[in-house]
Amino acid sequence: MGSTNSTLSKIPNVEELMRETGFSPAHIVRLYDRFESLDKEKTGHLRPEDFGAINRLAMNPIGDRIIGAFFSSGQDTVDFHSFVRILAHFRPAENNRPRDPSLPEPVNSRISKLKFAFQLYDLDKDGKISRAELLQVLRSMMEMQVTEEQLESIADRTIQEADLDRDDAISFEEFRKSLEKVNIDHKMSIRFLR
Ligand SMILES: [Ca+2]
Ligand SMILES: [Ca+2]
Repeated sequence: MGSTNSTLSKIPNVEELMRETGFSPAHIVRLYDRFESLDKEKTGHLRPEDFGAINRLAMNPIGDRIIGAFFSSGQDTVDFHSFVRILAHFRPAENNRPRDPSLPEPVNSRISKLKFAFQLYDLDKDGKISRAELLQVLRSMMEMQVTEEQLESIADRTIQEADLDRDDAISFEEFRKSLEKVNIDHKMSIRFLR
């Protein structure tokens, strides 16, 4: 534990960060080591190109979009605290643990995960997944295995099934409803940090 404590002591407001994200001290230390190894120039910040070193992310069909989520606030660098907060979305939810209702929604709750997944698709951030956006994500996921025609029919079918108000786009509510029975942790098992 000695080295765990010495690493933790280097991170400002680490207690608050753990409370907010639910990561254990051992997790935080592992993430810190990971962050340090990606931060080759030791600036304390990562840029989008630093994420290219994460192989599993590079091989993930929506890897670019996940990297984009780290920089969604319009900034071109991410510090350790923001890095950890984004990664907390990938932590499995603790369904059995009673939650204090006065606390804000934890980032790894089902609804937070759905919001995170939704913004990976909603490229122009207008709050709706359009047919073109869906097609773009599908294309990057299924490259080479299917024809453009098949892709278009998958996109049309997906929209038809989810689009309750018939505006040819998927709102967050529609997205949430269509994924109601799907295990989102399984869907989002992007274990590039393990
Ligand atoms: Ca959109
Ligand atoms: Ca709709």
